[in-house]
Amino acid sequence: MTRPFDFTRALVRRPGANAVKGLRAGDRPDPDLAGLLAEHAAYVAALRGAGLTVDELPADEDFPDGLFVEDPALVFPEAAILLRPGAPSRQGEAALLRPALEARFPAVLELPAGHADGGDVLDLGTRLLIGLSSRTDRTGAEALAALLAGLGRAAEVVAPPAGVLHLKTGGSLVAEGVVLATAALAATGRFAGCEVIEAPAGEEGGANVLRVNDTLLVGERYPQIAARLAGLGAEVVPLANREIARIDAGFTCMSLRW
Ligand code: CIR
Repeated sequence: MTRPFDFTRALVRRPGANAVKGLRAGDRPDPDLAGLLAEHAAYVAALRGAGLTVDELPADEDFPDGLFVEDPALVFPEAAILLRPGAPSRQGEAALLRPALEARFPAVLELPAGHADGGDVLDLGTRLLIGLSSRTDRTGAEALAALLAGLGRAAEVVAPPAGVLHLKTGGSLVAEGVVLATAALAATGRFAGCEVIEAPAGEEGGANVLRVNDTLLVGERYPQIAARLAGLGAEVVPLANREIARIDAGFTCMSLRW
């Protein structure tokens, strides 16, 4: 049986020189471009190491955040959904991605109203959670839940704790029925039916990890999280993300997987 993190393919976009101007919370300094490119290349190599065929789209100098391909779209083997990103500077990214999705998916649907970022959608396998955030509003979340229902996929709109960019900034599916989450997100009680592994205090910034097949990509600065994820039947692969994290990158948001 296919698990919710069993994939064969992925789509990424190479960062452009403009990636150093990507959006970020607060006033963090720009990342170092060479370091950011190296971290992205290592991420793509890790996806390939996890067994995926990865297609790389060219950088686009009009969209500094275009490398975060998971925010303007949501994909399943049977269909892709073009979303409506909540940040004004990112709204053109859905149109930018459309031809690549049309070439790869049997159907491409469109979110009809509101705003929603893919980073706010957490697929638990049994259901999807859609988090409200500064990027995903209730109109967008409910329209997305309706589209998902049409694909036979149950979704629930949830309100994560304040202070995280996206729902998945605070939590990730790490095994079937097992979620890694910050204590604040775990306390919302939205993971009923799942075992929750809490990110230890001081390592909340590492709660976004990516399970692909039998590999778990984890930030190398989070050794306690890496230790807690051992024993889930996946190889824990630590990855550098110091530069790319300056523009709020997570491991889930830099690829679309199906
Ligand atoms: C942004 O603020 O939109 C980008 N700099 C980072 C997006 C990261 N995406 C995600 O967490 N899903």
